[in-house]
Amino acid sequence: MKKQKIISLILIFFFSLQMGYAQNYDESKVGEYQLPELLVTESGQTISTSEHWETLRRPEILKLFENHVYGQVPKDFDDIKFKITKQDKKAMDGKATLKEVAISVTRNNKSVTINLLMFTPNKVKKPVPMFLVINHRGLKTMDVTRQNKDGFWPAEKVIEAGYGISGFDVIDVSPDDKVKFTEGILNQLYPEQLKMDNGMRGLGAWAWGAARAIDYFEKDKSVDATKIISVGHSRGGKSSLWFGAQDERVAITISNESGNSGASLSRRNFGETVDRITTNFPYWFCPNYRQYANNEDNLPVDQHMLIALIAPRAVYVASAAEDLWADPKGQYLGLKEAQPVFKLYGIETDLHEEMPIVNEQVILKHMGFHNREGKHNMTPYDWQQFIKFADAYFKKQ
Ligand code: GTR
Repeated sequence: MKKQKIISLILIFFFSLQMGYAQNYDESKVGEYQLPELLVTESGQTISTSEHWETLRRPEILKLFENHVYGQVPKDFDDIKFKITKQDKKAMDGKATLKEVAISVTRNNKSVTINLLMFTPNKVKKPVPMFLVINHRGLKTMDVTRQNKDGFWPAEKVIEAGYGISGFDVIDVSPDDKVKFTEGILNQLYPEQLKMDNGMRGLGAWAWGAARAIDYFEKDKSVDATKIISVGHSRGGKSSLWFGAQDERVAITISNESGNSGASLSRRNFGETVDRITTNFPYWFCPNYRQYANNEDNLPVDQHMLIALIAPRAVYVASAAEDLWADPKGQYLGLKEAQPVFKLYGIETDLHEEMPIVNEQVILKHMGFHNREGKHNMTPYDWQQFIKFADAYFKKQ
């Protein structure tokens, strides 16, 4: 029996190799790749001004990501209602105000409700900048009673720094599950998207949910809705980037270890690949994306173009040194390769050729990066860096 097991494991290993499943973690085997042109339009026009970027190239790239990677993000609905279901002005020992907001969106007589949780600092007497977390780790990480203090959502630290912190569980919009992902807005509000090869799926639905949170913040006087900071970790980080790329109300977009189909370049053969991700998580992407499995060179985009869509607003990319699956260097290059678009706006961003050493934070005017020691996670250390970056960015504005 034991022998049989070993033989089958060996067979699986060789089969996987043949199918191209083995992951590369060797920098010398990354190979040559050529990124698609960021500043040349489909008709061959070279872009040299921010105006042409905004009117010609940016819309093209947005469409390419919709059609080939994440699917459309529909903007139409019939009604949106906000209801404060709970308020505590003396939360966190009097340091913060807690609000729980039910955001109900209706389309064609069907509704979905997102429960938004938020704390704002009581010591700040004007509208505050707000961190918004696209949270796939469940409500336990955002305990409003604060009995469970999870480093993934270190609310006390954020409040102390004078920021608001908020979040919603992605389960309200689209459960993070291969089978159940349709159970939120896809079945209820946008069923037609499910029939489309470039239709919305999980990551796009989460971005849609984050946009509804901003719809609420625009109505809440305790929040400065011009200073929204979108945060997501890993799959949430992919969604945060897609959200920040589309929704110009996001002031700072943060991607924490978003890896493949997030901040890291798809054409780098290192860690997770399009084949792996579309095999394990097909429901995150539009069906069209699958055709680029083991075929990244034919993708009309690469992930630096997603980051470029955020310009001239700010973007922060965080990595972890042991999180090779997410390809820290690929994430750094994704950020660096987006620089030409920031330059069109006269923003001098000059990331070094070499990735910064572990635990060194780089803060440029509209870009930030760090590669923390340790494993795949979002930690209080990461948050400390996000706050430093946001402090520096908002002070300069
Ligand atoms: C992994 C997946 C990654 C990343 C991660 C996470 O299994 O391959 O792309 O999203 O999950 O979300 O923690």
